[in-house]
Amino acid sequence: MRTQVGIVGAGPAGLLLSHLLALRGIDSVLVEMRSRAYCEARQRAGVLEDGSVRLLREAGVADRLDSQGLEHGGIYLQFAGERHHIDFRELTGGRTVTVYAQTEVVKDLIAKRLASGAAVHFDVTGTEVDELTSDRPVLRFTGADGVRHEISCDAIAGCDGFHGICRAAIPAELLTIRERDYPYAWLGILADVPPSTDELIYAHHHNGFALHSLRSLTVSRLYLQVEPDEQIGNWPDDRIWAELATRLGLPGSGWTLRRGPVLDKGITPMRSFVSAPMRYGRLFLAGDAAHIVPPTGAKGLNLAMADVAVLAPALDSLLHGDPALADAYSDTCLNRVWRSTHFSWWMTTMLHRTPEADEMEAELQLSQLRYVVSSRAAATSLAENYTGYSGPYRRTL
Ligand code: RFL
Ligand code: PHB
Repeated sequence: MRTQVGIVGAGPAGLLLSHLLALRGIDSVLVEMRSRAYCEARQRAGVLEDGSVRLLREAGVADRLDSQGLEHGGIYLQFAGERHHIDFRELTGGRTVTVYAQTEVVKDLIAKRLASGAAVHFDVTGTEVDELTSDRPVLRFTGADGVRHEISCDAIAGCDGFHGICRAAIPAELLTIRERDYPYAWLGILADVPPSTDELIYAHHHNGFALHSLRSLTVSRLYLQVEPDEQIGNWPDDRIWAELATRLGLPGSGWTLRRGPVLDKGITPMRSFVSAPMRYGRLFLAGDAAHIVPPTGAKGLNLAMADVAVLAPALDSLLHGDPALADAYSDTCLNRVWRSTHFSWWMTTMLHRTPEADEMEAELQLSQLRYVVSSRAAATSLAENYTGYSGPYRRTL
């Protein structure tokens, strides 16, 4: 079998890449180890940068996003018993973010790919990538029907997330890895209750960080900082709601947190990780396969989409004999990746309670928070990064 681009992973990166390539007349085969239903239900991100929304619109996959996405012009930062609004529109000359769940982005992309007859194989096993430094890299997998396939490609895109096989196929001595584990995790819930806020609340509290996000006007998404090795069994729903109410509460203000049935709950570790370069021969890594950030800055999904927006034209040129964009791919992406890695680290360390931190560190965090909400320059920096700072590089389809 033959295709132009073999793609491993049907997360946002792999699906969007497959679609962007199709718009350029390039065919791809996409393989995914999970079922379609699993990919469409996996609870993850919820916030799209301005540029990500524009990209989906230009790519013709934004009908539901435009009708159901909720545009947000700012966030609240809460600490020391006060809630402060950071107004993105005003600070950045009109830029916003859009609340639209990753599950919905994935559903929209899968529907679009399947409607155009694309080769998307779910439930595969035994994925392998080989001959990566040749002009004909090979993708092998066993389909859901048990038949083993070998596909000869012009290039392979490793969009298989942090635990995938593609990064591991690059000789370890060629990779520079930078990583940091944080001494806490997030316990996240999805709740069948209208949000108690008009915009996201990021709360720094003595008991730990809390975040009030949402999925729609009827479904809320909330997170609590917990111990890194915390067991979900220690957190019955009542305990979660009580702790959320404490950390998000504003005594004396009359604000209350609405409670409702918990639809989903889970614990996520917090890590920063960057692996460079994002290319080995004819294998190109994109999204979480190459880098992950702690979720505090809402950047992971947006970085995955930004990578493939750079990769699609680079592969197009490469396949037509011009390697310049493919050669620049890794550096182009890493510039943005490091900006988001720094921003996510900064938001994370400013807002979480560091276990065993001394009073000095606690005062430094509070000083930073007071600075962000009182200085226009500091607030603008947060707003510019949160809504998406793309640096000197222009995105094209
Ligand atoms: P994904 O989504 O992990 O997809 C990779 C796919 O590859 C498949 N796969 C394989 N397929 C075939 N063969 C193999 N050997 C394979 N190995 C793996 C996997 O099954 C999977 O389907 O990576 P991608 O596409 O790079 O997308 C990245 C995003 O999913 C991720 O960065 C975000 O979800 C991060 N994130 C957030 N990002 C944001 O931009 N805004 C947010 O608000 C935000 N909130 C979050 C988040 C991530 C979270 N968790 C659970 C990590 C909140 C949370 C709680
Ligand atoms: C989410 O809605 O899942 C979400 C929002 C903002 C973040 C992280 C996660 O910073």
